[in-house]
Amino acid sequence: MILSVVTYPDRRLKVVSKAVEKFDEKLHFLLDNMYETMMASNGIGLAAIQVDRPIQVLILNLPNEEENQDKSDLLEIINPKMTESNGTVFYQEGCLSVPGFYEDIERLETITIRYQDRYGMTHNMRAEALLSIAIQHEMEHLQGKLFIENLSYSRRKKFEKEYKKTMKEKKKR
Ligand code: QAP
Ligand code: CO
Repeated sequence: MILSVVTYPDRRLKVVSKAVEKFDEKLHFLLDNMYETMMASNGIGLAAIQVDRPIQVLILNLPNEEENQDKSDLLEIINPKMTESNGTVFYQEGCLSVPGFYEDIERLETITIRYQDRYGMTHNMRAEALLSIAIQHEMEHLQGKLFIENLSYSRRKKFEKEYKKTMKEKKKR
C-alpha cells in the first residue's frame, strides 16, 4: 500500500517522534508500506513521520556499486541512538518532503549507531560515506527537523523564495 508523503511546510513534520515499544504486526505492516512508498517516489530513505506516523522508524535503501537499489540492502532502523562520530563532510541532499530541492549540507563523516530491527533485536553499526549522511538526514526527521533547517540564514531565505515560487507555479497547472 502506497502512503501519501507529507511535504514542507506541513507542521506535522515538526513533531518529535516517540520511541517504538511494540515490535508487532502493525509495525511490520508500516515498514512494508514505507518501503513501497519510498520506491514508488524514487527515494533512498524515508522516516515514518514523512507518512504521518511520528514514531522512531526509518528505512534506507541505498544504490550499490552497480547503481541498483537492491531490496536485500534495505535497512530498517528503529529507535536509533548515535554513540560515536568523527569528522565532517559536505553532501548535496534532497528530501521526499521537500521535492525538487537540493542543497549542500554539512554532516558528520563517520558515525556509529545503536538501533533495533523490526523484531526488537539490538544492533550496532558503523557507517561512512553516503550511508552515514543518509542516517543523519533521517535521524533529524525523528527530531522534527528538516535538512533545510541546517542552511545559513541567507541560503534559507533564498530557498523559501524559490520554493514558494515553485509551489505557485505547480498550483497554476
Ligand atoms: C535522504 O532522500 C537523503 O526532491 C533521502 O523530487 C538525501 O530519498 C539521504 C527525492 C541525500 C542521503 C543523501 C527527492 C526524490 C528523494 C526529490 C531522498 C525528488 C524526488 C530524496
Ligand atoms: Co528527508
